[in-house]
Amino acid sequence: MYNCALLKFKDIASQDGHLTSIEEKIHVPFKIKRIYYITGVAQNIARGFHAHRRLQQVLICLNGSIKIKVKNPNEEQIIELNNPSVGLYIGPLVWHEMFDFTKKSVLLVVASEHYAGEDYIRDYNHYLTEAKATFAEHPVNPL
Ligand code: T46
Repeated sequence: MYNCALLKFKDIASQDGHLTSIEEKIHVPFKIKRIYYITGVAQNIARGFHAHRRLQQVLICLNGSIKIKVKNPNEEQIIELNNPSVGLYIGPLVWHEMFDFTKKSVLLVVASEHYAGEDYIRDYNHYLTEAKATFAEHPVNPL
């Protein structure tokens, strides 16, 4: 799907537990400028409901499970994240919504840019207009 991909990280497992390492430009396709994490989301709460103009991110569910709906004007998919060695890459102009957070779930996000409010498109109709104009100008290049 356009600007979306599941990334598999190495799970270094031993009898002492699991370790996963993420290095910029190696395991994620960008330089990492920011990380943030989302915790304590009640099961009936949905978050997101926006797209970004420039930001690239990888979403990793460190505990529990979380569903992510990713959309563009032509496609829509729901992905469940439930494995700390799997990340969902989301690039520019992908509308995304996170929902069905299980109790004690933890969503870690690795991001390519510092926080910038103006990078968000939070109105779905504005998103459709911007995404359709971009897709018309630059033919879609799915990952
Ligand atoms: C995204 C999804 C996956 C900051 O001040 N700094 C930050 O780095 C971030 C990410 C957010 N904020 C502030 C902005 C809002 O006042 O935290 C508040 C909650 O942010 P928001 O409503 O955008 O949260 P989500 O869960 O809807 O979206 C977040 C990210 O903002 C977004 O980039 O792609 O997670």
